[in-house]
Amino acid sequence: MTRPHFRELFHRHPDNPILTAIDWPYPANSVFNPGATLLQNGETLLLARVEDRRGISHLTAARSSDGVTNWRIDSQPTLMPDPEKYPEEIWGIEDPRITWVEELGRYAITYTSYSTSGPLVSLALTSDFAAFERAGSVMPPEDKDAALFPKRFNGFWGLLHRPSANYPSNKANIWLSFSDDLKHWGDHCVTLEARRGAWWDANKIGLSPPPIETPEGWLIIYHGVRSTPSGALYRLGLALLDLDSPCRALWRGDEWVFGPTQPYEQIGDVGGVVFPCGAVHDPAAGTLRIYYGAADSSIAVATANLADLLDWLKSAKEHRVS
Ligand code: BMA
Repeated sequence: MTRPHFRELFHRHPDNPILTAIDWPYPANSVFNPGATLLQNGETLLLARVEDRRGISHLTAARSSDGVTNWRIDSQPTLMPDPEKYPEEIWGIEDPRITWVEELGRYAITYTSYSTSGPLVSLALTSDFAAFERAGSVMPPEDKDAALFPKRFNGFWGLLHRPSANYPSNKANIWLSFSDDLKHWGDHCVTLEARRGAWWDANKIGLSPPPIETPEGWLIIYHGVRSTPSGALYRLGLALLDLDSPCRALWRGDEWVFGPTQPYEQIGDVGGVVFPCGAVHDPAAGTLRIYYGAADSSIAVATANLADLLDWLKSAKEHRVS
């Protein structure tokens, strides 16, 4: 469905969904919510969440030279839950975000471990998406939607994440925490708050892909969860964080910019969901490709012009938030 009144910033690929469980080299219920990165050889790597028929998820890598077609998918799970050594992974590992960390010469993968006490944030490092060094759990439950910034701030690593609060706020906001060893985190601050009432991003928001560095600030693509009588609606919005003090949000869009409208986004295990965990920035073309889970069932891709996103953020009647 086209929406002529709104300027569409993200353009879906006509071949969407680009990956489904049918494409998988081994039996899977669904493949969705992939982390994404551009490898040094120019290939796009997706680290997909793969859910089996027990309901437990693991992660599997898929590689493609154009980021859309001819995916080479690992023939076996790439990263399995390891509950013997990491009991918090007992009910699976989900929704990975990938950050290339130049200083470490490795990729940092933050993912959700589904523990018996609820979801929490875990971290692993890899250089090749074949061998992984797990740091284990880095945030207690309930916490998810985490991604590492690629560089330190005043000597400290920064991690965006989304703890959920119960009484009295019942709110899930995006927080930022700092660490000098990637394991022990503190100096927590709220970066972006869920709004209230009828807003599309009321009560529950979360980071989607890792923050994207631009000359004007860190671009944040976040999801807002609107609770409706027929289920939750997951949509995306934009914000910009200060380059040096990323706890400070400079700009935040009022309107959502991407939401579930297509049949593959509305029908599936969980309809009404677009959920990107990865974005690939092509500086030469000035574009951003977001890879998203559609209806918790398949993987799709949409492209935006990065300058358009920043222009929209600055001009679309937003308010300065600080
Ligand atoms: C969120 C996460 C995502 C999922 C979404 C919709 O809480 O668990 O993995 O895609 O719900 O079901």
